[in-house]
Amino acid sequence: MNTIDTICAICTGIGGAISIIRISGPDALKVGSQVWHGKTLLAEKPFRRMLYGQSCSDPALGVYMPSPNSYTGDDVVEIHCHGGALAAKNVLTTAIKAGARLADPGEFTFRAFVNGKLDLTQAEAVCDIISAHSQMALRLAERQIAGLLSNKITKTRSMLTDILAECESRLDFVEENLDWLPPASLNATIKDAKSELTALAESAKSGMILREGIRVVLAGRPNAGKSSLLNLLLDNERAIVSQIPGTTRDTIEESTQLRGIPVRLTDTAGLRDSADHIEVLGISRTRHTIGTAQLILWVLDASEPNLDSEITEMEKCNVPPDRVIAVWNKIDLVPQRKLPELQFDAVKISVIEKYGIDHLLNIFEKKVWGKEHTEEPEFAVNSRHAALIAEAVALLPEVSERIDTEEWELAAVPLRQAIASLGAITGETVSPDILENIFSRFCIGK
Ligand SMILES: Nc1nc2c(ncn2[C@@H]2O[C@H](COP(=O)(O)OP(=O)(O)O)[C@@H](O)[C@H]2O)c(=O)[nH]1
Ligand SMILES: [Mg+2]
Repeated sequence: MNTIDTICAICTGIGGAISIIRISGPDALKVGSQVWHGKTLLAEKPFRRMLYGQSCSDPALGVYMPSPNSYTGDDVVEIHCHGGALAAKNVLTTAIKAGARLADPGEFTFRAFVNGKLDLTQAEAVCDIISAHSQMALRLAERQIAGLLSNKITKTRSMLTDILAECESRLDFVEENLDWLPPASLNATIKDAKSELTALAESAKSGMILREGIRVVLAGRPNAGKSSLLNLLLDNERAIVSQIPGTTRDTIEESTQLRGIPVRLTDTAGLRDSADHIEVLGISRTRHTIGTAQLILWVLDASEPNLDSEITEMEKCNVPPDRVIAVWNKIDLVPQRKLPELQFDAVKISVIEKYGIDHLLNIFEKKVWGKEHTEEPEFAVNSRHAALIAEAVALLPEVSERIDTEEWELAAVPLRQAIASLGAITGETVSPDILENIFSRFCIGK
């Protein structure tokens, strides 16, 4: 990726009513003016106006956004034409004939980064917005785009830069007794920086949950009400529910959000000994799915005369208790029944009467976040940030020791490295191959 070519791409998905073709770079106006024609020229002031005209013989809107006030910071022309793969492709082909090159994935956002419109955490948040699967994940990405995470990193980084300046000043002006801060006060700042960084690193778990989502599996004996619970949680009659045991034979996967947490929910074939070939295949799939789940909602039929059979099947699976919620279903049929104690978190529900679902979700939320009352995380680092923060934190004890013994040169070396690691988070100090790697995960047109 360079920043001198004029690049173009279709920025909208296939199948929409309108397609947007974006052209960005030094020749955007020239290329755009060959692709789009109207009574008013794109180059006519005032800019940033939607103009009505034509592109490839079809009606189209055109807009010119001169640098630096565009998404990329380059000169940008956007053409809004009829949706459908062909109309947009014709406009794109014309733009390429006029001298633009097809943009690589993420190249528009890369330009925005290079032109100082976004730092690296903000650019990554653009990707997070596109892939957000829950409102909470979306809000997190929006706060990151607004610069909340960058501000925190930059603040801590500048605490360390101030200390580096102190170290260097003692090296540069050895003879002069300037008004230097005592080592203890420098180390107090290092300690503060370290606790800020530790708090940031601890948000990685929330980041993982909100960015990747949680794989939740509904498991249990046939007829316990797994598919009914799936449908209730999805608010959609997705799976077939019937009183005939063994109705669900294949796994069914759907995405949803529960309490703002993105969830990949899988309904499975009920576990039992079966002679039916297809059901046996389904059951083997169920066991595999249970093995890969982060959380299992184990549905038990509370109205079943022989509760032991319900429980034995669960125990046979040998899943770690912290990954299981035992869900006693059909409690409407046996409201007074005393149910056995289990080694798992347990909840009584009735899917039919929609009873106990809130309680189930409370336990779910607690298990996911690992604490009772969950506030929405204000910020959450991703694994790249977490690794760089860990690098920086690991260097700080040595910095402190050297400051204590007033070995300023030896303190400065790890301090510079720690500052560079934090700089790589926001993109101030980052190698081109890492940038390439980050932006290549974007889609074309972003
Ligand atoms: N009374 C009662 N019946 C339920 C409840 N949940 C599910 N059922 C019924 O139990 C039967 C089996 O449900 P289904 O969801 O197909 O179970 P699965 O085999 O575990 O997927 C169906 O006839 C459901 O209507 C409940 O909470 N109360
Ligand atoms: Mg089922």
